[in-house]
Amino acid sequence: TTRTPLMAGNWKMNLDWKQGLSLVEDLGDALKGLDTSAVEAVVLPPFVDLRTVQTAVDAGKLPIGYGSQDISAHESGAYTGEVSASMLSALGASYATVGHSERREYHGETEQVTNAKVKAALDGGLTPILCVGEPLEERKAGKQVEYTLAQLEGGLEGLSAEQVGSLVVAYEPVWAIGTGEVATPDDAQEVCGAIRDWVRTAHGEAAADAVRVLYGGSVKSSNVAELMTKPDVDGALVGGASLKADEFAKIVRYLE
Ligand code: G2H
Repeated sequence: TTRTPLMAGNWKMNLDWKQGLSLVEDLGDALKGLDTSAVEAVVLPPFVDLRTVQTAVDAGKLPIGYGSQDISAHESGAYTGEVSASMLSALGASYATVGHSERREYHGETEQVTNAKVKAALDGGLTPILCVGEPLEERKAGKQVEYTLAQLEGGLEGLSAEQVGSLVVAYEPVWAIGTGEVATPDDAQEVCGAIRDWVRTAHGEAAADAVRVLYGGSVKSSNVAELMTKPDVDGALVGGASLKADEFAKIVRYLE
């Protein structure tokens, strides 16, 4: 397969514009000379930091892509507080995270909203990073695959095979998020493999081969290489560890 590994740094609600600028500058230094044909790096900062990232990227100081942590399900107009996919595209963003468990849990995002946001991202020229993953109770009951695939099916409803092949799915078991408790490489492979199998059955071999499946949940420079040995883990969605330039750069440079 020819899937390029993807390392995405989700800053969550951290770093004001000055702190963001400082991280962007440090990241530029830490990622100097990165072989971008071997690995793709992306940051997902708060909206207020995106312009800073754009400026550094346009100046050739940061060899990465960028995107948002959420987007509006709507195209434009009277939706106070929302940011549209086309606004982000115009800023040079290429990705939008959709359906992160923190959106589902603290902001009431339903399966329908998540599906609408996936479509809004695609319509607006962004690649969705659709987040799925089971809570602890489901894991304890051995229902992690069933639960996660139901979220996947809901999130991707109504999409073409070509669209599904073009996007990114992040498997983030909720019990591993920000807890320091990373899934074992075998646990990650089990569900990431099941995600690809589902895509194969629903959308065919080409989509299954092309779709990138990330693992997320307490990824660090010390555990990323082992996770990446698994055939269906194509990269990582990194939270806490993406807030330190050296640590995130080590994750991105896991092959070196
Ligand atoms: C999971 C992950 C990034 P962390 O939410 O999306 O966060 O690496 O802090 O567990």
